[in-house]
Amino acid sequence: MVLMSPAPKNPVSGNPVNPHVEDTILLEKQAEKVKAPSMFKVLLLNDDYTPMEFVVMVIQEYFNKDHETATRIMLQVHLVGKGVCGIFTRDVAATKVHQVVELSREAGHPLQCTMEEI
Ligand code: TYC
Repeated sequence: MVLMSPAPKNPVSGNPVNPHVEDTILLEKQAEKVKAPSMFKVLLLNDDYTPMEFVVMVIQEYFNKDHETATRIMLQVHLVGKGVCGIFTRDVAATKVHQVVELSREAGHPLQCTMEEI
């Protein structure tokens, strides 16, 4: 008669206590949990009153665009009604929206800035 003791098992997972198996299972579980953060577009909306130069300045200063790119985005907003200035994580996008709206109100302009989840 051959008596064999069963392979030792982890009392929680029930998996065999084999370091390689345990490591593999742990890594798979972690990989499933780590998700890319939600991303948000920050948009400017058109209006009839905000000066074009002010919009170009805002895009350059808050969205790190050169003058030519900022002018192209401003014209897109002017002609189409809205335009994307950048894509950010939720907190960064919300901060940009707040800063742009605050600066615009201080300057007496009705410029609107919003964010949309992608
Ligand atoms: N339409 C504005 C004008 O003619 C310019 C403008 C562009 C305003 C983009 C807002 O997000 C905007 N002065």
